[in-house]
Amino acid sequence: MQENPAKVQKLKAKPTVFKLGGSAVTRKEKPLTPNLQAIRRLANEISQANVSPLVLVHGGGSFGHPVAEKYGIKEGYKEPSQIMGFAKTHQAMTKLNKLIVDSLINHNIPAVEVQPSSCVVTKSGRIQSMEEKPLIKMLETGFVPVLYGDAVLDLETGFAILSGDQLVSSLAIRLNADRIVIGADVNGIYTADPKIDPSARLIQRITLNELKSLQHKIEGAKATDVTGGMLGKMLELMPAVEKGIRTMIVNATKPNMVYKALKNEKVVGTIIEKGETVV
Ligand code: IP8
Repeated sequence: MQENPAKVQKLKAKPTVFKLGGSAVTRKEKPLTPNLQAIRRLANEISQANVSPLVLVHGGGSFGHPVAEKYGIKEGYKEPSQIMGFAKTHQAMTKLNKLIVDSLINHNIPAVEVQPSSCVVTKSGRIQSMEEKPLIKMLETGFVPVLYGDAVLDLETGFAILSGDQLVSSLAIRLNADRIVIGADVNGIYTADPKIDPSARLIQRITLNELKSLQHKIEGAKATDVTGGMLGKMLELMPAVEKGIRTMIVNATKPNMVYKALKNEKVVGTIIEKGETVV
C-alpha cells in the first residue's frame, strides 16, 4: 500500500533535541576509546534533569571519524574496498552508541537506538528523506530515541557521512522541537580561538545575522577554526534557528552544565537566537 504522508501523526508535546558531542564522550586522541566516566556522569545528569519528550543525538568522536577517514567515506563511493569501510564506520558508531544507551538504561532512561543509516538517505551529503514515523511513535510512548552521526546511503555519491549536527537540525525541524541543546567540549562560541588568543571572549547570545557576519569575517581571513571549532558546527544549526527553535551550546565536559541547560536553569554557554536586526 502507498504511504499516506497526511497520516503521519504530529507530536502533541514539543521535544527537546539534545546533542552530545563526540569529543565529550570519547578520548579524541585515542581511536575507538570511550570516556566512560563522562558517559556515566552525563547519563546521570540527563536522568536527573528528567526532560520529556527527549531525542538524543551523539557525535562520532574517536569512533566514527578515524574509520570514516581511513576509507574516504565522506568522499563517496569510488572503489569496492570502501564498502567494508562503510560497514566498519557504522560498526564503530554502533559500539559507541551501545555504551551510551547502556549507561542511559542503567540510569533508568528508556533509551532506544535509532540507526540513521537505516532511516535516512542523503543527496550530495544533505538529508533527502527520513523515516519519522517510528521516532514519533517512540516519543509518544515515552522512549528516548538515541541517534548518532553515521555513514549513510547517498543518492548522488553512493554514500556519505551524516554529521550529528545536520541530524539535530533536521530532527528539530521535522519533530517541531521546543529547543536544541548542544553539549560541546568548549563553553560556546568565542570571538576568537580561546586556545591561542587570550583576548577571546565567550559570546553569551548571538543572533543568526551576527553568526553569518562572523562566518564572513572568518572566510575573509581564510581561517576556519578561529572560534575554537564551534562555528562550522553552528552553521549547520541555522535552518532550525531560522524556524525559531531555541538553541543553546554548553560545555558537556564540565559537570552540571548539561543538567542546568536541560532544566532551563541559568548556565554559562552561548544562546543562538533568530533575532531581527541586520548586523
Ligand atoms: O561527530 C560524524 O558525526 P559528528 C559521525 O557529529 C561519523 O560529526 C560516522 C564520522
